[in-house]
Amino acid sequence: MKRLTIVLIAVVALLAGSASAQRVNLLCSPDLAWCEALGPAFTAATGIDLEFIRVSSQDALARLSAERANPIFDVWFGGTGDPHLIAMREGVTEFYEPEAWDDIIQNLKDQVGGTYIPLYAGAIGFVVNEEALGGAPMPTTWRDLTDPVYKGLIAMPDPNSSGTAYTILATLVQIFGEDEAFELLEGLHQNIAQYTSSGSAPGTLAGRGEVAIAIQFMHDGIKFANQGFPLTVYAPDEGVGYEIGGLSLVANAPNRDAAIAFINWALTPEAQQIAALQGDSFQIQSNANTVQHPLAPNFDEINLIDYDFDRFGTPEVREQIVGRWTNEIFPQPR
Ligand code: S7P
Repeated sequence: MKRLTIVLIAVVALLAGSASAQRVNLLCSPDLAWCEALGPAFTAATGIDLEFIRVSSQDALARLSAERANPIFDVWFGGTGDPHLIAMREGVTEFYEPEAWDDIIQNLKDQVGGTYIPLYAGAIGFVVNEEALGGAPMPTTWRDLTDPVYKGLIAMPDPNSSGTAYTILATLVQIFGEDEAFELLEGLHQNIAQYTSSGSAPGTLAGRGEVAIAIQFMHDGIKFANQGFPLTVYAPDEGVGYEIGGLSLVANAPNRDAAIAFINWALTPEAQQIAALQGDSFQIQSNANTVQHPLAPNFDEINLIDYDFDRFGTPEVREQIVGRWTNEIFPQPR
């Protein structure tokens, strides 16, 4: 009897050991609250451990590229689509067709040409604290943002770290053409109080009244408004660009089986609902069977531009635009 007990204890210890050996390392780009909610739910569903760090989209791409000979991460979860497209084109990530592929909203798959897995969608917008405008009118166009009346009242993210900022730059280039967009960015620079490293941070500043206008994703503004901050979220008249946030398997992922299990789980309607219900994140989720949260923006009601994902997801175009902004706009005194 004693011997049987010892054998059973040994078997249980072995099983426990092999279960905990399964683990996925996640590079997570959305809001921290969403990233934090993923691990417990995934482990409860699969028994696989999850570790993550939160890194903004452009920084995430730089990190994955730097580690490509010796990858540490298995999956890149979320973040704007352009860098996912670049990562795929450079072989830093690889395409995996998930079990839910047929359930992913067709239009999202079509727009990124089946190059990476669409995880969610969100549109750029203005997030405005009217009280903090100090009597200045609510801006209604992109050009309005260059008016000196808004000096020191605007925050936007930095394109060198933030995918949101790159989407803003790409939006302006697509609406106005590159040279006119850079003239606008020069005028806008004169009014900027702060460039933030993360895409959602400008809304925090506007919510507290430290600036009046945040340029960022509408769903991030909606989150802060929903938390009680006096913010109005809307699109300027000329229209707005948008993201198709990505989910990518890292090439040569050290824990490939666990990575694939995570990707398949992350695309289920149950997992996608974690974004709004626990993660305070209101993007449009990519699985057609996911019940969208009522606060998620309705793309049918927003003046969206015909965003060219293919062009703005190439490394050369990204380097041209971000490089030009870094060399010509950012160093200018303001
Ligand atoms: O906060 C959510 C979100 O806006 O963050 C993602 C992305 O990492 C952008 O943040 P950064 O600008 O900091 O890179 C977006 O894909 C997502 O909608």
